[in-house]
Amino acid sequence: MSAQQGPQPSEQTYKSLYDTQGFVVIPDLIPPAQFPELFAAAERATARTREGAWPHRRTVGRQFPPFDESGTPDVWGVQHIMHPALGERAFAEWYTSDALLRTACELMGCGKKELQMELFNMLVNPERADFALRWHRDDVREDATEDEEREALGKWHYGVQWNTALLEDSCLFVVPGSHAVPRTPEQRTHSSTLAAPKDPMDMPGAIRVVLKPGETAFYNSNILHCATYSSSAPRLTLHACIGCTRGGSTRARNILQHGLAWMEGDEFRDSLNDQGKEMLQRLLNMKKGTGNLGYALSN
Ligand SMILES: O=C(O)CCC(=O)C(=O)O
Ligand SMILES: [Fe+2]
Repeated sequence: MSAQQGPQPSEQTYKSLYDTQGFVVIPDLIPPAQFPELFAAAERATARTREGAWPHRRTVGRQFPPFDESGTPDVWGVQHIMHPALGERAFAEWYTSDALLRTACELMGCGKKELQMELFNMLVNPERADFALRWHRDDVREDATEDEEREALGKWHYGVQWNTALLEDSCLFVVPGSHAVPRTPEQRTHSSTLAAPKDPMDMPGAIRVVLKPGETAFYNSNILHCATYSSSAPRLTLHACIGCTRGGSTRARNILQHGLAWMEGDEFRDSLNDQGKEMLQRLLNMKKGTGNLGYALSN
């Protein structure tokens, strides 16, 4: 699926598509004046990560955290791009920008005063070999029973994840509607191993999400999804999520597994606008209330 043609749907339509499909594609959430700056920051951060100079990265061979922080392996993602040590202010500026936050509020049905800062990473193509992620839900294990799956999906409404393409991106596959219901026996068979599928389109109901530069796919991260990464197809995609405080600690394991101690320092807080500072404080409040919850999925 790619951008809607002709008149743009209203925010209300986006919300109803998001609620029923578990994802929706929305164009133009990067103000044109900000695009070149964001693109240049993304290229610099990627180059630094590929050189081994930025240790927070997703490494080929590992699908989920923890990732490898030593040596110079091939990478498929850059982690913590708002980190002050990376020195790229454009990322936090965009993460806290009005149009983006308004859209997140609309899709989650929550108020601005309830927004909780979460993760902001970037997904890039590996350079040395192709890689892929298996079919998964971000916070439900593949061996969950049908009842466990139903219970987990029933409380996963307090956050939204998004991919914003800076270059054309056709890596992501989703099963529309699967954010709301347990897998069918056939879908379970296709998603019960830790290995990536040979052909993602073998999954019943799968579609490929194709994004043009500037388009954003917002999705419920417990939708059944997978991804393929070709070393010959350049990818530069902003990958983020945000929560709503009404969810209490429901999102803690999924978010805190990425290691967010750096967000507690003054340097990061001082670099944010007022809205960003408030959103950060809500994340730190959630963190204070939880212990070590481990990792959501296995590698
Ligand atoms: O590459 C993508 O777009 C999806 C990544 C993903 O599913 C994940 O990190 O859990
Ligand atoms: Fe995922």
